[in-house]
Amino acid sequence: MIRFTTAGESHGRGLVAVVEGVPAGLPLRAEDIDLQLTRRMAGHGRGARMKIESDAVEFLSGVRAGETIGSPVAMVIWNRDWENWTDVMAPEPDEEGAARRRRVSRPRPGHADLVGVLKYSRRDARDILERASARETAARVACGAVCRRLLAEFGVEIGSHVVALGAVRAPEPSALPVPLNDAADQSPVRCLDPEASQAMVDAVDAAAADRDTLGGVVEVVARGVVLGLGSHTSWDRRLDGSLARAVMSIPAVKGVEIGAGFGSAAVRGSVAHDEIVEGGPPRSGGFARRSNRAGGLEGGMTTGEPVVLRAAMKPLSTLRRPLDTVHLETGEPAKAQSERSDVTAVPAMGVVAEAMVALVLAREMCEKFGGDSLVEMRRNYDAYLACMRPGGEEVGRSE
Ligand code: EPS
Repeated sequence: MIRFTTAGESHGRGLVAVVEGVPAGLPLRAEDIDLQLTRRMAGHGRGARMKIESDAVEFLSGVRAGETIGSPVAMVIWNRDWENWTDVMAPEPDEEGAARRRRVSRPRPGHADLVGVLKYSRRDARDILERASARETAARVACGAVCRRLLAEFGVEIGSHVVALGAVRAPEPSALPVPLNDAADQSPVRCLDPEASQAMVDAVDAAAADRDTLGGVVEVVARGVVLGLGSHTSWDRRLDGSLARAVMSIPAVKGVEIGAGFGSAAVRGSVAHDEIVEGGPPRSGGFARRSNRAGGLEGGMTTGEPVVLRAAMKPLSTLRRPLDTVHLETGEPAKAQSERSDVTAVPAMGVVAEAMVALVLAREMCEKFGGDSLVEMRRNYDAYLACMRPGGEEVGRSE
C-alpha cells in the first residue's frame, strides 16, 4: 500500500518527503521529480520567494542505479531561503532572543494563525504558519511525482489547467489537448484559452496593484485509468471520496467537484448520465460512454473514461492590504501581519492537485494489482484486463 508523509517548515532547513510502498523496479530519476517541482514554482502572480528557491530533490533512500528497490523513497528539498533564517528557525534554545524578532502576533483572518496558537498553546503564530504555509506542497509534489512515474508505466497521464482566476472564466474547450500539460504550461497562468489567459494575467496585475489576492478554479484530468479502481462496497473505498479528500487537503482549497459536479444537480436525469456503447479499449472492458459527465467515476469506481475533477481555491489570506484582527498579547484591535506572499497561487495549485490525484490513483493501483515489484504488478494488471468481461471468463480459455 502506498503511503506518503512530509515534514518541514517553510523557512526551516528543508522539506522531507517519504513515499512507502513503491514497487521495486520502477525507473526513477531525480529529473522526474524536479520537472514537477519546477512546474509548481511557476505561474504569473507568484511572489518573491519563488525567485529565491530553485526546488530540486536529493534522494536519501529507496532508489539505486536509477530504479526503486522496494524500500521507502525518502527525498529532501533544501530551502535556499533558510540561510536568511538560521537564527530565527534554529532548533537550539533561543538565548539571544532571535526568534522574537520575527514573532507573529497579529493573526491573519483566513490563515491557520489564530486557531493554531490557541489549539497548540503557542505564543508566536510563526510556530503555526511555518508549517501551515503552502511551501509544504513542494514535498507533496515530490511524492506525487514518484506516483506519477508509476502510473505512466500503466499508460496514465495526469494534467491540469486553470478554468477560472478571480472573476475571469475561460470558455469551455471543445476537446482537451493531449498531453494536457504541454499545452497548459505554455500559458503564464496555465489556461488553455489565449484570450482568457491574458485577461487572467491582467486581473492578477490589477489585484497586485491593489495589494490584494485572487483565487480560482483548476481542472485535473487523468487519462488512461483502468476501469475498477475504488469500490461501491463501503463508504471509505469509494474513489470519488478519496480523491475529494486528497484534493480538499491542499491549503486554501474550499471546494471539489467531480465531472459535472454541482451543475448536474440542476438538470434532469435523462441528460445527466453517460450512455453506454460498445467499443471502448480493453482498459474499459470494451465498453465506452457517449459523454463523461460522471468524470470517470460511477459507484465510487473508475469507468475507464478520464477522471475529471475541479478544485476551487480561495484568495490567499496573506494580504499586503491587511484585514482587521486582534493583537495576541495586548488584545487590542490591530491590522493583520503582512508577510511576503503570492498574489495568486492558482496555477501552482493545479500542479499540487495533479500530485494528490496521482497519489490516490497510485495507491489504488497498488491495492488492486498488489506487487512488491513492477513486474508482478504488470502481470496482475494484464491478467485483470484479460478476464474483464461480464462473468469474468478469460480470453481463449479452453472449455
Ligand atoms: C510558498 C512559500 C511561501 C509563500 C507561499 C507559498 O514562502 P514565503 O512565506 O517565504 O514567502 O510564498 O505561502 C503562502 C501563500 C501562505 O499563505 O502560506 C511556496 O513555496 O509555495
